[in-house]
Amino acid sequence: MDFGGGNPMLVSSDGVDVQPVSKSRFLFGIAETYDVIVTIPEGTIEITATAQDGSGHTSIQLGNGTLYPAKRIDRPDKVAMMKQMARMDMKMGAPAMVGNKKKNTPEVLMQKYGMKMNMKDGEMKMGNDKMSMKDGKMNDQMDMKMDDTMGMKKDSMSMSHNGASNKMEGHMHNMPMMQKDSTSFDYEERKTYFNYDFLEAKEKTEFKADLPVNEVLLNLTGNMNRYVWSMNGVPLSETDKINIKGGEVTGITLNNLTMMHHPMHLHGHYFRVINEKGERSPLKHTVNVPPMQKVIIEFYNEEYGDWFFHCHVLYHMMGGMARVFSYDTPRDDRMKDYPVQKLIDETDHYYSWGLARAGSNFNELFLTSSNIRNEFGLRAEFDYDQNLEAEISYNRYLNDWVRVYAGVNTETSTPDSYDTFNTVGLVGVKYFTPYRFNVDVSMDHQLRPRIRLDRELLIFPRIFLGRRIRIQSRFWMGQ
Ligand SMILES: [Cu+2]
Repeated sequence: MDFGGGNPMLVSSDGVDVQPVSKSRFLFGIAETYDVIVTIPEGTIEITATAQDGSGHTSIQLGNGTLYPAKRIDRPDKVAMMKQMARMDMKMGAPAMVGNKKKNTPEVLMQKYGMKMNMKDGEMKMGNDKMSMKDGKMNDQMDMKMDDTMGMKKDSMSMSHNGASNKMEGHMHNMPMMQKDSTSFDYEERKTYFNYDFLEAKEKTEFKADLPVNEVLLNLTGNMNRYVWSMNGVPLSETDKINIKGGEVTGITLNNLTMMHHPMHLHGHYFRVINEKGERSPLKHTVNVPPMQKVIIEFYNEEYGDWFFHCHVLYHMMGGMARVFSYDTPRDDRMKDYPVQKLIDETDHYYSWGLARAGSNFNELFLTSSNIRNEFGLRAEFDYDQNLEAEISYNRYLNDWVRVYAGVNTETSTPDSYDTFNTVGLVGVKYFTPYRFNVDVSMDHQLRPRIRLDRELLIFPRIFLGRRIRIQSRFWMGQ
């Protein structure tokens, strides 16, 4: 949001009054609300909201005469972002579905995939073993020295373009979320966007020190490639309710391990968003957690029943980034027609999509229907001379990248004719590797092994280069 003038005075957040604060620009998460008092000057003021990804903006103009224009935020470089995400997906991103829940506890995930700050040496590192092992260069790029002139702040990690040294500039191209949209305003202004330090409650919001506190760590995790979103590497459909007890305080550390913002919303409660105002930390029902950053919230448990807690980017919610907080009290009779399962099923839908490729010498068709764990696929390849191969398969995802499958493959066995088909059953494993290779190793019911490898490479903003290799034994084992 940007106000072109009118001395905007922010007086309330999520419907709760706050200490009035003069603010002409702020980042505004989905489902957050702010009340702002503006004084229309002699002339017209413009108020503009720009989508954070630069995909669009909208404005209103109030008054008559000379225009006081609002600023728009630069469009981020989406291709650079995509390229980077493609790299980060595998090497940096925390998994949306952890393979081993016992081993990958929330604490382990935070350690392994979170930002590590060492303020003493003024160094910041992305903590990821895989990254440093597989790509030393990447690791260098992510390390940065920090000092005041670079305009970094430990809690916000925002950076200014102006203040950065040349060396930093080069490095910053690898951090899209912290880049680009800073060009039109400086750090002093910008540093307040990615945190809530500007909000101060009108009264003390602290809870009594003698109340029992239940600490919960929720890492926000996701996989852009499959579009599965979760907390602690577990989507809603695969987890239990989080039990909370009346008369206690619940303290939640929200630790974002993705490269996207997540505005987290809790039904039925106001929570404190811990900021530098300390005992006067503001009360909100929705809090935005910026990429790779941490926000701590706390609330006093004084309700009953079940309460939904979810990312308010509804695509993320439907992809599994949600939890149910439960007071473990008997269910209200009026809720009979609304079983929790209904809600849980909402976050584990089947989605279907397809792809058709027409070529001068052959055509291809792919159809896929998938929910979080299960995927049904059809692939067909045929040319203009009556040669055809088709395969249907059922795939089960073990984690984000590995799936086992069983299927049936059929192909014409007489060249250039539909007269005879060779049909086999097969089982195999597909692995989407770092650097985005698809590896598919299978064995058919005649015990013939087959390996397929393919990868697509974005070479220009709208042009992909694709390559597929297939190695198949045409003969029985031993022959
Ligand atoms: Cu989200």
